[in-house]
Amino acid sequence: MKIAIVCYPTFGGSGVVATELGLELARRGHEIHFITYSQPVRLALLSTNVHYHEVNVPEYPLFHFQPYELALSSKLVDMVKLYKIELLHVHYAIPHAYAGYMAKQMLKDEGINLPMITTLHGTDITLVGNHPFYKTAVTFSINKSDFVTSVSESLKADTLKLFKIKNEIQVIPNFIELDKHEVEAVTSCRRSVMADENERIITHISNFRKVKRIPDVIQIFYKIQQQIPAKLMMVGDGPEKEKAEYLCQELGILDKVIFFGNSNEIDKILSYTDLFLLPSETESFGLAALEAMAWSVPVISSNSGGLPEVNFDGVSGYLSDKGNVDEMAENALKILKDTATLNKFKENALAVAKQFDIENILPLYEELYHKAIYKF
Ligand code: GMT
Repeated sequence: MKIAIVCYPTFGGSGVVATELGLELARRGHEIHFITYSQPVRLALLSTNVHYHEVNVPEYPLFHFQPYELALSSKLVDMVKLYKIELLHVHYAIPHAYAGYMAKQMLKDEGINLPMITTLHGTDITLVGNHPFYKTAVTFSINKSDFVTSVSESLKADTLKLFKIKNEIQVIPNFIELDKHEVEAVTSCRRSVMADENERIITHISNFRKVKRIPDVIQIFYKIQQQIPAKLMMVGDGPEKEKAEYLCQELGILDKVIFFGNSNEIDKILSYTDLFLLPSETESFGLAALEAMAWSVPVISSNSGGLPEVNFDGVSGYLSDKGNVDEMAENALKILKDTATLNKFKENALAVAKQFDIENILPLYEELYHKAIYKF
């Protein structure tokens, strides 16, 4: 199949899912066209069956806001015609589903039918899309999609609660490529750079937005390191990062915390990690937690949104009410207290991650694409 994928090219989860999906589809022989404003971060090397088309938005002084949707829909129409693309899969409703709908209409005028699948990822529904300034257009573009998928049951429920949706929403959970973890194993990155032999390594990875409750991450770690030797790896960048650095300084733990910023070495860091923290306000799925679990890392998370669908309480880690940092720290210490317990949780985390193996999830997308293109 010839498929166009529209996504955000950044470190965010939706872009990661879209890119990994496209790369795997390409490996399986499909022709994939990524259409976005810069090369997706996980698309390091273009390979067989993978194309990348950049959407350019020329600066013009008249525009207070540059019209990205206009440029994206034009690019989509041009690329669909040039490469005879059969299907459009947009990740994150805003503004991709809206631009996709416009492209569909333009192509219809020329007698071309372009089926569109919209995958809802989370903040496009729970935080941004729900804003009264966007809601009408977001509802419209979801309803005009030929098929809609959501990355968790929880996000599906939120979408149906917050929007008047007329079409079916199919839940297709996010996935992980487990083979990669076996093949790459531990690489040249040295554990000694991060922590001493006797210290546990705790990691948090996110875009450092308010929704991630970064101060909770620091407070949980603060309590952990009072009981056992430990270091905290803070990976990612965003508006809450500076505040987090000051909080560490205030608590006197700055020397025990490494702020990496955005990193392409996530796998290496996770391969040495003992425990992952994700105390988010809300999380439609929590891809970062799954990525950790695929490296046999247990997870301490909140129980918000789709997190209970990924992190199983008492099995792959523990879940607590958001903001309950005392309980989260206690649970963390329960896992870390002795090597036998930690190893059991590590084993369980990997076993749960295996349920989300790309091998199990990708056929669900392929089946949907087939239905969208060939109508059966
Ligand atoms: O985590 C973020 O804020 C980024 C955001 C995105 O769209 O890139 O992540 C959302 O989509 C991910 C991939 O489906 C999910 O794993 C995240 O849980 C979801 N984030 C939220 O719901 C806050």
